[in-house]
Amino acid sequence: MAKSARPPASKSPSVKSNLGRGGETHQTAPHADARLTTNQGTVISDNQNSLKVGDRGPTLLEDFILREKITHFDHERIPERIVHARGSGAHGVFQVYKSQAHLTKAGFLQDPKLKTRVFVRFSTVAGGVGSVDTARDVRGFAVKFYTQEGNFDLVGNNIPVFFIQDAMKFPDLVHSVKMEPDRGFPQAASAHDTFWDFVSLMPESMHMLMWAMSDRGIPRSYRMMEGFGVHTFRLIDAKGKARFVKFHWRPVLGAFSLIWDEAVKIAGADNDFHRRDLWEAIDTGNFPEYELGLQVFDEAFAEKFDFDVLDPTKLIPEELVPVEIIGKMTLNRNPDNFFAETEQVAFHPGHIVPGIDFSNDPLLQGRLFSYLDTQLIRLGGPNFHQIPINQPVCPFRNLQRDGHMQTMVPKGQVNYEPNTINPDAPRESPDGFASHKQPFPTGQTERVRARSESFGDHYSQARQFWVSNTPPERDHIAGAFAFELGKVSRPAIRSRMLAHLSIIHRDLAAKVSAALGMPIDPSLVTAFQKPKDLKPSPALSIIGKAPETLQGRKIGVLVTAGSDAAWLEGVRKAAKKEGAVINVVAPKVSGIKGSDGSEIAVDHALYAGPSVLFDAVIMAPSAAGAKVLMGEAAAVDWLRDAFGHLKVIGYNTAAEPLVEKAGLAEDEGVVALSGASGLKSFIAAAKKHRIWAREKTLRSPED
Ligand code: HDE
Repeated sequence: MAKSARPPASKSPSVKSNLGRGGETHQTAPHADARLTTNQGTVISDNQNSLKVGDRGPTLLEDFILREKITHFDHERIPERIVHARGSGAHGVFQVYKSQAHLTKAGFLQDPKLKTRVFVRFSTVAGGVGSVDTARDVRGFAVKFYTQEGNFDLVGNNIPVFFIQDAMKFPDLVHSVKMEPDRGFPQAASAHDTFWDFVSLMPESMHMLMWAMSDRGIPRSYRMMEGFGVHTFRLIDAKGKARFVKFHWRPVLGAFSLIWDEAVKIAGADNDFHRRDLWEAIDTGNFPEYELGLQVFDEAFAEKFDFDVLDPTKLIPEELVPVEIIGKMTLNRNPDNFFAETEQVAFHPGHIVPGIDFSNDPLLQGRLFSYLDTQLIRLGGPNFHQIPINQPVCPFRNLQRDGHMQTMVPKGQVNYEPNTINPDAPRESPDGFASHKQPFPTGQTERVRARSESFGDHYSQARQFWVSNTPPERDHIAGAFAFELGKVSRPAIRSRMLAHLSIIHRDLAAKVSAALGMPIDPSLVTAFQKPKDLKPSPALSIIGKAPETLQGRKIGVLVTAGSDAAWLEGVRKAAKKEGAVINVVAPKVSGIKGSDGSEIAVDHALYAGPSVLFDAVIMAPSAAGAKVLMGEAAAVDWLRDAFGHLKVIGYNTAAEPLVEKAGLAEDEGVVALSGASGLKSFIAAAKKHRIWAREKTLRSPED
């Protein structure tokens, strides 16, 4: 099991003054390998003081040590990604369950014994590097497979469709969702005028908006979200036969989401909620796992769909083409260095290997240009593939030369091909990558700037998404539209969106219009194609297929001085048996002694450990401690919030007055822990994750 490398506090060196000319420090003399040097290798004798004329005089320009250090520091930042700036990375491995030779010749999909290294980067889209993790947003799900035939990047999202159909619109979309250019806010939020102005003028975005406004936009954890390749790609087998494919990732823990009010409060309580969660899970050996699934179909089958498989605003319902699970990815190692790996990793949908190929999806075609271009500006030049995190694990050689930050030293006279001077120089090889011979679509030989009419149904799948979700999920979608549009200051934009929503589904439009207090004017929008009533696809709901489990969950236990330490250990064991962990919260972060006089290890002080950070909570103070907590708003809020976020709450006898003060109604998720079966009942209830029936009693999205 991996352990944190941080030294215990008691071992930290004592601190002395840096006064004095000799660069006196608190450290003992280093051994030879630990001697600090400049980048040129000169050993540094004083890392505390710059070179001055006398100890109170001006600093000298000749201080090359100071100048090197400060100059390097000044250049520490590189441009952040224009989208997906905030991300978290992890290393891992991928293995297929059985050979996929019948579908593709890709080497890493042939042998179940082969472990292919991967690096994954999860991200939000709209916010900058320092923004919050729990904003309502799409999440990036980018995987780099270091295969023996080169790197394959599956650069996907946690939502299977996209806002726009043509790459031409991407800069407009991103400009509209980012901070407004005059005021520089809001950060990491789509709830503002420019975004809704733009999307309300782009009917093709309606399907994706439904997903982004659904619980998918606020995942509980990177470990608990699905991933999608979005575009239709091709798989090519050894005989050259091509089939269409859609890629899917399924989290083994199941997909789960936050409640909006919870996401907002987490943003204040822990900016790094998802980043920390991923790091801690890997650090403690609870490795996140995701299964890779394929939806495979041939071109003839594709012709039968009501929609165009080249249109990235459409998905293929699993009821039409089942998702076949073919392998598993396990994330088992945290990065050694955030910048070197997570920041410098360069994904590109154009990084493919033999056995995988593109389709004509116009969004994908645009991406094939954008990602390489992006790396040039971000990573400073054309040699970014030499940065360790980007290097293929198989040999790579060619005749590209020089450029910024060239780190390789090519030898010899030959840097061109063909040549007769060096017979060993790299040259093309017939067994290398060959693009699939794809005929042009019949009759399409003219250059046009046009959108195919087969991309023209903007509402049917949006409606299908609505009817496929469970009632609580639908309420959340309506609530999210109401929240976001409520933040839009121009009534005309809200009205235009309401008109779109009325085409998607009248119930949705009615709820949002009631919540906004605005009438619907359907005349504002005319559908290019009249939407069809597609059959519900239960696979699109998260709640509908949520497993009952505590795997990977965190239970918060609030204790006080005098709490029963032995019982607390019992809770820890019971949670561990279910694959969950407990975090102990107490009024103070240290010095809490249990009823038997032993010290209770506390993870968070009450003010730093609000219940939003946990999946289920237990309130177990001593009788005296409960009296103190009664006068502590944070303790009462701890329960109120947990109740409001539909969590399962366990409480001991001493906590009864607190439960009463917090006004918790009795339901199956409010569990008394007294008695032999108390803890068991709590665990059984907590496996349900949330008590959805409670929601109707707390929030009333208009019907
Ligand atoms: Fe991206 N996208 N994108 N995108 N995208 C980038 O590349 C772009 C799209 C996605 O963790 C950028 O290296 C265009 C769809 C992820 O490093 C940039 C278009 C999907 C990541 C770029 C799209 C994605 C990016 C910014 C429309 C889901 C983060 C930094 C034609 C299938 C990867 C970078 C990471 C990042 C361009 C649309 C996923 C600017 C032009 C659709 C997960 O090149």
